[in-house]
Amino acid sequence: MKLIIINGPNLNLLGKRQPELYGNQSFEDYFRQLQHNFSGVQLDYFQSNIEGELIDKIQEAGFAYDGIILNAAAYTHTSVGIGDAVKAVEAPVVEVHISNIADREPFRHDSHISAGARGVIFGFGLMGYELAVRSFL
Ligand code: CA2
Repeated sequence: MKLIIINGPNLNLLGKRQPELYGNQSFEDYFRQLQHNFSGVQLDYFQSNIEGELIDKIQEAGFAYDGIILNAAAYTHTSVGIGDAVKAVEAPVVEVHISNIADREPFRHDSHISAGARGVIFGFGLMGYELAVRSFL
């Protein structure tokens, strides 16, 4: 099983700012733990702050991996292009959000990703990524 986690803008700041919303662990630390806990899975990671780079990676990974775990961050709520890419690829996509987006500002309630996703996980902190990995097993 070959899975990739793709994170969008500002998620490289995890653990550095806004711990009340996103916790105090860096994604790199969490990812190392995840790789250790799922040693039978090939788990890769990509992060970008640039919309086009995220689309390129979804297109590339979408025909090379068994699944994509996608937190498009703020682009979730704005990017028709990322939503289209999710629909265009073969690999199933699980959408993840760390925070409970339903309990935040109204603009965070809409997602361009969800319609093309196999499922959506939000509100469980970083554990959401682990739940997403499990959903593929
Ligand atoms: O809850 C999530 O995972 C979000 O995708 C995070 C996005 C936000 O725009 C979405 O509405 C929900 C924001 C990611 C920003 O991450 C930061 C992490 C630490 C410090 C500052 C920002």
